[in-house]
Amino acid sequence: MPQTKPQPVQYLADYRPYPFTLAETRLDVTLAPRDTRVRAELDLVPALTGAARDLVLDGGAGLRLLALTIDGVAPSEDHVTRTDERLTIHAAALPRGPFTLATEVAIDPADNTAFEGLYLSGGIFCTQCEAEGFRHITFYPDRPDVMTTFRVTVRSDLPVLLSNGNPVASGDGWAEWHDPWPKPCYLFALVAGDLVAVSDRFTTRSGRPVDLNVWVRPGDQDRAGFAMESLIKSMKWDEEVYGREYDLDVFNIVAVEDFNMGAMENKGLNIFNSKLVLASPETATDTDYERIEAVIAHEYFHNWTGNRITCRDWFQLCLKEGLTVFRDQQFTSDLRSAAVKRVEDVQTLRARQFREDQGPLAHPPRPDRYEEINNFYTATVYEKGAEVIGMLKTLVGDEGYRRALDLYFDRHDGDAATIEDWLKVFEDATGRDLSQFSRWYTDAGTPILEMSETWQDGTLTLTFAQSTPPTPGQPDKPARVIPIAVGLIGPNGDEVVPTRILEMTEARQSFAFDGLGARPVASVLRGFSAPVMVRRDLDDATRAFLLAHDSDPFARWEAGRELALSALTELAQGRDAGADYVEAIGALAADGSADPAFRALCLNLPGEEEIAIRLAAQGITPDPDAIHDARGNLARRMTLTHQELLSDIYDDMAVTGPYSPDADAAARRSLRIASLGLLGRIDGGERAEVLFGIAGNMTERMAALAVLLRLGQGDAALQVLLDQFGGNRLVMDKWFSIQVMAAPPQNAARIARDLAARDDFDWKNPNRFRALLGGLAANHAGFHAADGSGYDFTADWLIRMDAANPQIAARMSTAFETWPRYDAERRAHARAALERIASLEGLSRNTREMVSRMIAAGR
Ligand code: B3K
Ligand code: ZN
Repeated sequence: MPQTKPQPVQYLADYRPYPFTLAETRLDVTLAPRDTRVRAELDLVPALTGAARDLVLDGGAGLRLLALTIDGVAPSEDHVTRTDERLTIHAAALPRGPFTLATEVAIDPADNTAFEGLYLSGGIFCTQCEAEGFRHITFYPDRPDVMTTFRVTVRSDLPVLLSNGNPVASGDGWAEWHDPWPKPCYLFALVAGDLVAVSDRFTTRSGRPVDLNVWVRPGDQDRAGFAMESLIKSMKWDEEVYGREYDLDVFNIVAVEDFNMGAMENKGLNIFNSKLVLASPETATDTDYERIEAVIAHEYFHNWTGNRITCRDWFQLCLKEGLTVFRDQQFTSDLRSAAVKRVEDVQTLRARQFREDQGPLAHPPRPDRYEEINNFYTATVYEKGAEVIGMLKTLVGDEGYRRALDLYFDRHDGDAATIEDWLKVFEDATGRDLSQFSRWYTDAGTPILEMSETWQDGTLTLTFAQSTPPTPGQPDKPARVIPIAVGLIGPNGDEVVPTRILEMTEARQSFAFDGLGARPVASVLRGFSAPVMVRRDLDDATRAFLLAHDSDPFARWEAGRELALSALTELAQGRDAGADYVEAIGALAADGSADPAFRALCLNLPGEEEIAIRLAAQGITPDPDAIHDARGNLARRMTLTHQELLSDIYDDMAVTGPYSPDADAAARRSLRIASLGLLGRIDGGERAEVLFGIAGNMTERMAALAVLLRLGQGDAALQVLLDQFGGNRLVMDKWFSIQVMAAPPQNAARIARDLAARDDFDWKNPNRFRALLGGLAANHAGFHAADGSGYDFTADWLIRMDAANPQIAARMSTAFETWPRYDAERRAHARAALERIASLEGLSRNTREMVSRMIAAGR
């Protein structure tokens, strides 16, 4: 008997190649909401070596098998085994040479609330196959290293019928597509619906004309133009910077309302969450616009990093995700402000990935085990995966990086590759030994870098000691190579030593700078050259000096951040602090020569979660209420001190003329709303009320609304939005989330419950669910309310969601990932909530894995 029991844990070490190759896949899909028929023909070739092998195909319990033949003949029943997860055809029933397996199954897309496989979203048939959704469409070797070309016929009365690749032929009620590029089935896509396109054309630099379409629901066309512009910019950028051209005659993007994540890079047919396509000044914020541009680029860039070169197995996920995030970050820094983008990326990394690394869900960028792969689309795989590539680039230099990437595309085009392959191209292209570097991929945790310095006879010596705290399953970790970018600044504020990369390879290491006249101040980890936490004994006056003089914009921002964090952590523990910060920040805010977006970044205080992360890293139990008050008090003090300046900034930064989402206009608005947020602490919400009434763009209206809600004065504005946009789902998502996010913490869970009781809380829609539950999780003191109300509310809804959509439930359960760091009372509430979820009968594998990892950490 073949092995048919499901494997609860998958291990990297167990990888074996699939014992068949697939020469072509032909699909014929007849769509019907409750009874879709999928006929599949797979041309299979058994591996030449070894004994005859069983043919094992993945396939979910929802597939109703109607027919099965091998070369046109049905195998006898005792040669076929079916479980809830797979179909096995015994070797005895298989030819020794090439053969065609044909199956027909019936599936029920209308019943698919998990949005994995083929499902319906607002009357549109669409698919999501990554990571393992294709097995809910037909029986198939659903693994990324099985690649082949696809020929697909879609049959339906709906007007628009799409699949991957190039259109071949179509007629009344059918369309045929052919994708000439071999791909794994996770990149398969199919869409059918009443859709309209915003269209354009792009000619690649070798002269291939490409038809571009952004498909949306009728009526949404006027909000799809920015997505199209972003696509064209991405195509151009990838040609110019990476030498990568597009490789099909058409590129289609489709926006759908129900989508488990942001978007998906299916070959030639990207499917997007509508919130990452649709934008107009009245409905989308500057942040939405920037995000749309970045995600359109990200999915487009996957065409080379992900599709042409894919992953051998899901353990290698960061091979495509880390690299593609790195590429989209480069794209945004080229198009907008590089300095601002770097700061934003580091903020995201710290808020999400450092948080993950500090808690029970910590794992390396390349994990070596998982139960449910969908639980590993994490900040560590994506954002830390990108940081690791940034370090590699720093170590080998821009030239070396370019050579390595050229070699990667050359050598691995058409492959399902591994992290080892990736590192090998860098070794071969640059001659560097990367064995120590590879630990960044295999070891979890954020290294802590302690720095001390000595000054003697014109020599400054910097000594670093690295250590990485234990993470689940990895108690001890050896030293890694850490690129530390350092510059030195003289007492008069001039740079005396420009940026130099120190390569730290030992657990403890010193670097000397000699021949210096007067003792300089070291500017360390410039550009955030490695994803580590620096511990350095620096007084506030020196930090203020760096904030005023550092020539590296990241390090300059970081100096202000450190000043703020040192003040906030002191204040949160009941001690007075903050004078230096308030003074220094005033000087920076007043510096009209600095980029307004940069000034805005400096004016925005660290969030409450970031303060909690810092306290926890110092071994202090964070008190969410004290953190909330500390932050409010410091903001108030800043505002009282710089009232006039902030008020001038608020007036000066008003943008006149028609709205444009470009970086300059967005920068001015960001500084304006940073001042508004502060001024709202002392002006009784006066400015916010006026601005909400007159602003023609959503950026300023949302900022104004947040101020009003914080003051408990948001009701009228909420009603205005509801009247104006009650029928616009994306605006209503914001309406839901901002109410809980900006609520005074003690009211947050109650407000969330009231909102959840509304008829328009369409909870099965992932955006709406995330808006509310994610909004509460983002209200740090509200979610972690001492009475457990935030935890209870969240657990109630996770339980409900798990039965409908396990991926969303599991993803949102990460709201609990920091629970072990709080006090005993909160921990007891959180543990009870987690255990209530864990005890549920029929809990999905997704949520079970997450919750049990989180509970285990509290033991
Ligand atoms: N590759 C997809 C993510 C798929 C998530 C599956 N749970 C989008 C992206 O990273 O581009
Ligand atoms: Zn991606």
